[in-house]
Amino acid sequence: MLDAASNGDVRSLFHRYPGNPILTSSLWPYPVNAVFNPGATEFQGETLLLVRVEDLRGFSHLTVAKSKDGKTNWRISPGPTLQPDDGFQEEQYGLEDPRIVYLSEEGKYAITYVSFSGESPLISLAMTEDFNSFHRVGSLLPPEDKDACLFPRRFKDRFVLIHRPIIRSEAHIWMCFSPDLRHWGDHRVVIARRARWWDCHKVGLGTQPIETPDGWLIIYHGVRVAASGSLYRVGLALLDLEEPWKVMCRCDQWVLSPTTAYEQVGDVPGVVFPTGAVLDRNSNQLRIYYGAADKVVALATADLGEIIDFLKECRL
Ligand code: BMA
Repeated sequence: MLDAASNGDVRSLFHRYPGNPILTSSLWPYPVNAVFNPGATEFQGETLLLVRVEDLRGFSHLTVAKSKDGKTNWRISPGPTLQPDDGFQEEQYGLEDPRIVYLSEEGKYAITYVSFSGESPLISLAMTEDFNSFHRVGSLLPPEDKDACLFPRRFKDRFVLIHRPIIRSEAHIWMCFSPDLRHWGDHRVVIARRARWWDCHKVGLGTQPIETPDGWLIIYHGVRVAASGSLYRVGLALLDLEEPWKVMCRCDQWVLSPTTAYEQVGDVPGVVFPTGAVLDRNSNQLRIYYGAADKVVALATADLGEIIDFLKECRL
């Protein structure tokens, strides 16, 4: 069993990168308020982040940043990469919190993001081969919905979407299924919030699901509303490899919580919000990219083997 560290997180599972925060608004080539909650993937042998950028009106768009080692020397696109499209009214007030998977069947990257309509947020899907031109599939499900990601392949002939609708004020992680990426059904709750726990008010998918020989690793955020505001922490679960709607393990404890200055001070204090991960298959090191305090992008690393060992000790 792992011990609790002095900073309140599970010791030695996640290591904050000493150069954190890795991306800030002051590095941006154009004036912006905040850069956070990036989708992450490998692209042409580099790490590519699709960063949520909040402009000086308070609306978000997405901008690419690339790095050879995924830690340093980020090259930021000189202007926005994906902006709200007038032809899609649900995008009127911005695009937020992308997750990226490579759909090998399509030979394309699938980007699920939150579209902010005049009403409330919903999830949209866009496809790309090169992160230059994008084909919008459009909105997938009615609002209110956030924190969505596809699995990178079909299961029993159907695509699977993880998402987080809010229904009757309840915010659980759901799954649904589609033969064509357009029509979704068979809706079910997969990971529920836990009354009175650290993840009692909301749970939502964090990074894209990560395939391991032992199952799909799910890194999720859990929210508890405290007297001072909402505390966003990070938890883990493991889903069955062939039937990912079956949860095999879920940790009791959170594994990352807002403790550093850049996680405590920002536009929204007390937030660690992972949205992208890249696995270095040679070293088995997982790099988790997360938004800190809704202001900057930070990086934490972890050994995937240690994560899986830890998860297997957790009861459901
Ligand atoms: C969630 C999302 C995230 C944000 C987080 C903390 O509901 O809107 O974009 O980082 O709240 O404010």
